[in-house]
Amino acid sequence: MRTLVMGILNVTPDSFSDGGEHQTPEDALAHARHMLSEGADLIDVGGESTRPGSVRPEVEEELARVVPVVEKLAGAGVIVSVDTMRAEVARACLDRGAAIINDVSAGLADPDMLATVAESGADYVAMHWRGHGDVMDHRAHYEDVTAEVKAELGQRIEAARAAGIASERIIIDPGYGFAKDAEQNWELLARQQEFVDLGYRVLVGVSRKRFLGDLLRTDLGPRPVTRRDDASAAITTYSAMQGVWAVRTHTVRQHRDAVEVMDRLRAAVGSR
Ligand code: PMM
Repeated sequence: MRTLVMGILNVTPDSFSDGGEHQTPEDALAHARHMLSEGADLIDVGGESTRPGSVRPEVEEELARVVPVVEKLAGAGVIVSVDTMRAEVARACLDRGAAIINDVSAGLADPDMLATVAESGADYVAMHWRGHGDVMDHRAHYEDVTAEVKAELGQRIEAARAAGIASERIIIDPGYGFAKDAEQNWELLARQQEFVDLGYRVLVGVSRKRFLGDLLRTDLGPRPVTRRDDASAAITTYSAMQGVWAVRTHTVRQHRDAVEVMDRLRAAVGSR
């Protein structure tokens, strides 16, 4: 199956690359429509920035940001995932038709999350995570980053299954940039195939992240966030080649093109 393209819709004032751009429900919906017109397969709606150093919004604030947008999109038949660490937000969005809960903490931030998702029968993204934005940069210590991320994710998979989330509903994500420095992100990427080989669907989120800005730095400093999209798409090509389930991205068109090309190439290789 072709790798899917998940368009990012951050309804936040402070996300690292698009914070403040889609704050009203109208702006957010217009941006979602744009991403869908460019070929997004699903839309990931988030109301909390997870950037290093970020301050968490109150739950009421997060609900006010995401619920109207989720309701409209899901009501229009769009496959919606919700980027939240809070069971209360997940429940409200599932009630309004969200299909996937994308929990960057894999159940660690809210003890009620796994049971809430299990009850709903929705799909669940479990990402590798070691703490909120205020502490994660201090927790980027590993002997063997891939082995440790796999082991820690394995524990979260077990917890999700024990709570009643079926294996086929679980999607895993190595969590690029979350408690990982640039070197660790590259090391993880180099061994990304090992995550695919675990047998779960894999989601990859590298779009515009800091390690790409650092790679492309010049004397003027890191490459600005909005000029990291070609680099992000290069990783999408690589991920599609490995059979990753979906890529999470701020811009859609070049990622959709990349996954179409890789899908066609895989078919051509397979028919030889
Ligand atoms: N990255 C961000 C937010 N949510 N969710 C998943 N599953 N994987 C990620 O890598 C991920 C995520 C941070 O990026 P953003 O602030 O641009 O949304």
